[in-house]
Amino acid sequence: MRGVPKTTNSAVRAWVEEMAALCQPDRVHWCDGSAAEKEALTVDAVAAGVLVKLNQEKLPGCYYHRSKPNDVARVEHCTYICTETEAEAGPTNNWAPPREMKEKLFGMARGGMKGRTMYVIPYLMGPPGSSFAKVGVELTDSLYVVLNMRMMTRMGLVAYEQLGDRTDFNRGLHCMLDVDPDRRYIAHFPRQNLILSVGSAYGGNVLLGKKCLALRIGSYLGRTEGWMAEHMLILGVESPSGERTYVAAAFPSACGKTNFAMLVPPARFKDWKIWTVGDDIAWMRPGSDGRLYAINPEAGYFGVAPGTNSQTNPNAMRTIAQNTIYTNVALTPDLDVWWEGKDGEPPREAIDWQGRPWTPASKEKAAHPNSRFTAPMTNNPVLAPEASDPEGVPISAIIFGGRRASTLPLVFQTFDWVHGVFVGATVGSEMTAAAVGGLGQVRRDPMAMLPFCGYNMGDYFRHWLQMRKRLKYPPRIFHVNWFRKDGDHHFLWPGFGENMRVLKWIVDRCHGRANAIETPLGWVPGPQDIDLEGLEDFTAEKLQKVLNIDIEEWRRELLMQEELFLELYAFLPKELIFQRELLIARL
Ligand code: SAT
Ligand code: MN
Repeated sequence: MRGVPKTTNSAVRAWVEEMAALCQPDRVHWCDGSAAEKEALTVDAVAAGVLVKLNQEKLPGCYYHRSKPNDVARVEHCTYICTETEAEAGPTNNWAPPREMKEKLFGMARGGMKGRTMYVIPYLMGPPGSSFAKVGVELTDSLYVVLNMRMMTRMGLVAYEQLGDRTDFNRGLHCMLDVDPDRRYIAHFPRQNLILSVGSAYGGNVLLGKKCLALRIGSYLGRTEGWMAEHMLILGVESPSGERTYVAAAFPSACGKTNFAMLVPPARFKDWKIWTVGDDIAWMRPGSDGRLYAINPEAGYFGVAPGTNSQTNPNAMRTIAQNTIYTNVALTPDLDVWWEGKDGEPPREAIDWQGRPWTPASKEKAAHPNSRFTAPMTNNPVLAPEASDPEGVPISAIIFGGRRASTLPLVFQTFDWVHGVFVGATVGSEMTAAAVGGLGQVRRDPMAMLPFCGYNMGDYFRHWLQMRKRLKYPPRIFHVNWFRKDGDHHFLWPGFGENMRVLKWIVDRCHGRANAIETPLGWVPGPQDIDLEGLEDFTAEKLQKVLNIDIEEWRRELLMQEELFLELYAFLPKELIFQRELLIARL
């Protein structure tokens, strides 16, 4: 049985026909993105046990989902870039020849939707009418994917309108199959603008607009078309005089991008305001005025739940109070949700993320550390109206950061663009629960893009360097570390809203209003340059500690950075090798 096509675009129809013939679903449902459709599909999802309706008095419009315990994060070892040559994918990506991988995955998908429904999800990444925007069509047999994509992207007829009769849409096929980790593949074919994902039903593996299209395929398209797809939040800083400065910031997954993007300034900065443009992904390109413009291609937030509360992120708490899907958190007897680090006392009993009874005495966590909320960005009380501006926003500062217990000072400004690219390229971070494996180990994560770059990292650095030539007013580049610890493993910097103090220094640097001291790493604020007023118990001595540059630690850091340089040596632009030499000389 076939549903009625919702588009006259013959390339879309042909792709759906071809994939339906392959996967053999019982039904094809062409999504239109309407409110009525959402309601009907939500009812279906509850009936099928995919979603649990939460307590509608406490959480109107909210639902709960539990994934399989073997399917809770992105799986980098199953993620492939399928380019003609291995060198095109580069040494940091898994590679397979396109023909081979297609044969294998289409083989696995053959008949894989028997007895099921294939949903056709047309979606738009970016504001309607924007020349930045890209269209994708994801075919999936997961209702969870449909309902998440409806929040994460501009889903429905709007995508067909943007596409018209063009054929250059991203083709995405997602089959859950039996959700077996041994038969799980997320394969990207940049040349064909194609994504095949099988054997998973979780987040970044299956919401194909997000990491797969917006970053892996996006970065590849960006290089050929002269723009950048980056793993960055975008925020606007509004000063008391109404001046708005836009900042893009790259941190690895689960390092607080959503918190930073929704930051509430402390009392001392009560006349300042932060506006969220995006919390995860930025598409950026030079504007006709010589500045770098950015859009957020997404329309929702897929954020980490644990640790989110009214202290760490009050705007997120408001955002997820309605019309939200919660995944892999704990469920309380009154159909409310709970996670480690939520406000208030833990519930006396709950069902944990694996569906087992849980009490505060249980040894295991109630919510999975990578449990998530999905919410439309329009729920966000500080959503920047510019988030829907087809032209995007001009970026004044780019910030890189990682999760580092030592070595990296709270903040420094790089000397220039090329130095900034070097600092971005050498970002290190302790691994988090957002990806399977190696929790806590420091790994190099250039520009927070290591798991998301759809081509050779060496060429990616080259592309960054090239972009400088196309910008008359390049953004200033900074590095921050909110996670530095003292000898007793306590965080030195309070973080969260207090990061406003650092952000203000960054904004003031961009406008030529703040002082700094030249150090071997770059420009660092002096003792008077970060406003500490109202920050209780935070002494000048503590500031000195969190800003300290320890030469011994930096010798070790340089050796650690070398690992990445060795791995990429054959592909590294010489500018980065020179930058390393300069850093060594300065130290
Ligand atoms: O699961 S996602 O890849 O979408 C989230 C993340 O890792 O940043
Ligand atoms: Mn991310």
